[in-house]
Amino acid sequence: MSALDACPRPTIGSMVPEPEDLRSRDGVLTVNLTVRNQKQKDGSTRYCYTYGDGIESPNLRLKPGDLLILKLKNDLIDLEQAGPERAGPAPSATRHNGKNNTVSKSDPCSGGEMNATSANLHFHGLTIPSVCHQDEVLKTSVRPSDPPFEYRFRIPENEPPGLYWYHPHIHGFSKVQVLGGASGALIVEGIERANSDLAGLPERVLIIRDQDLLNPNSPPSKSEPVVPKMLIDRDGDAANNGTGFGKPAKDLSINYVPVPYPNYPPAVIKMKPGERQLWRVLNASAITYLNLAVLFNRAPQKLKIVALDGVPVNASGVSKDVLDNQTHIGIPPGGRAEFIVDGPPGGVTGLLVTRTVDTGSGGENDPNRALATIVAATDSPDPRSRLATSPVPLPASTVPWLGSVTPVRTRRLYFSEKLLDPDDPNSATTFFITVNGQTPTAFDPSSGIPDIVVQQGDVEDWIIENRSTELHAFHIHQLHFMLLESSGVAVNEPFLRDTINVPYYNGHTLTYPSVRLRMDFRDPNSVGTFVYHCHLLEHQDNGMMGLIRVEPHVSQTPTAAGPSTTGQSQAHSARQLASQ
Ligand SMILES: [Cu+2]
Repeated sequence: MSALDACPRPTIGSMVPEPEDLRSRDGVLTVNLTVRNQKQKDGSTRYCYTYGDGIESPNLRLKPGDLLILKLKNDLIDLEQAGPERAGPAPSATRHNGKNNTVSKSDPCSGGEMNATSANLHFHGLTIPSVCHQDEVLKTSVRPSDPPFEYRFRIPENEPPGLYWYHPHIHGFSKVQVLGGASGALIVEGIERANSDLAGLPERVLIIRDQDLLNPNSPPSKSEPVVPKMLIDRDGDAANNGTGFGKPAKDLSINYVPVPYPNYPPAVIKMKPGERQLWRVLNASAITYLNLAVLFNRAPQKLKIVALDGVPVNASGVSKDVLDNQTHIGIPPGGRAEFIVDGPPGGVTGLLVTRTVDTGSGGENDPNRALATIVAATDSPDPRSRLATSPVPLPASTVPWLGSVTPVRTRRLYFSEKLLDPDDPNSATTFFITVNGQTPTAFDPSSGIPDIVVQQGDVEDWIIENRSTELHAFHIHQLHFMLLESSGVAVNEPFLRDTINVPYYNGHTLTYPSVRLRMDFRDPNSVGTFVYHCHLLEHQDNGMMGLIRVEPHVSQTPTAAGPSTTGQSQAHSARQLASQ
């Protein structure tokens, strides 16, 4: 592989390629992925996962109960050391060649250093254990000199069918790796079993990523209204100017086809006229919010959402039509939306766009922009994948619906930011997520002390405030939650999420904006220590992350073993205290 094609990308304006599907067979999917990076001549950097003969970021498709065996080889190079022409493994890796294998003494599970050439994987949305070789991200760090590192776990039998994803979670370096393109889809098969409307539909996976601007110095397109002078936000990106136009903080790509500022030449999606498809959209952006719409002749079309964040929206047992007729779909960084699209009729060209998102005065500029034209053509190729035509309906859940469970306690947390120099809005910012009563502290990966301890089996309500002037996206590993209230006002959302926007503070209201979430710690797979954080990765990398420990459920049955009984009574009294 030459220096120029470690992570090749489609050209601007090309057909949106479908990621390659890797499907489990006889209950097992074995995958060998290599993570690579490369500096481009324009100074930007690309990251990618490659499979086999250079297939990039494949879809991993498994059924509930299937075993995933994923071997991750780290071929990252230190881009600070390497020029644009340099390729191949880092010097440390070459020491591993031949008989000299003395460099691999440390165990990738043991919490070694995390730096720009470290690799690991987070399986976003899956309720699998936070242990090494499964979904542990705080200590797991694979170095370029390490042999392929094995991830091995089963998709839980009760994992809802839908769109999940894999990406690196190296503290301090998540943004640079994800922004460079290190991400891919993981699909738990069988969504048509949750919603009979999906039977037999062709399906399409669309991964929207952000990347550094290809044309950072260009003025906005002449077709756009004039916007206020460009400002810079606290992260050094183009700041929200409140108009919906102007320079974005980042460019977007759709399945790696770039759609760059300032003219946003759209990629191309071909469909048969009027064809109905399931679109499974992942916002794999590092910092960019999406607000998707499909336009025919400029008119927004009705989209039917069937799943959010991997979970069918009718999982509560409420009607599967709960999110019909959406004309736009907001997806925070990390979020997913799966929805039914009817293709344009013959002679009509549709447009997939993202509309502006108001990220607050401290946030980035996420303006209106096109992503892809939708061309109706009878000779359009069929999407590679089609859902089963006669699905067996999913069995009903064996646990009560989260929305009907009484929480054992309520916790309060808040997002905040602090400037290094309070008088200089462009000085370095530290980002915090803090439990009320504790001191705001940037996440320290070496601490190991949980900010929150809960007991498996419990359901809690968390009220999360935003005391900063920009939007944040709360995400927690290992579980899903339900949005109950937004700034104290009840919302009717009988479905689950794993990533949620927390509205920004505008400086005027008497209270800070907040969300109230019902957090589900009932699944035994959530036992362990893991993280919650803002999914804007520059916020996460700069401290906006907290640690939670879910302790094993203590049996209600009295036993002769003293410590167990003591633990039980302590847990009970803690709950009683917290609920008073
Ligand atoms: Cu944030």
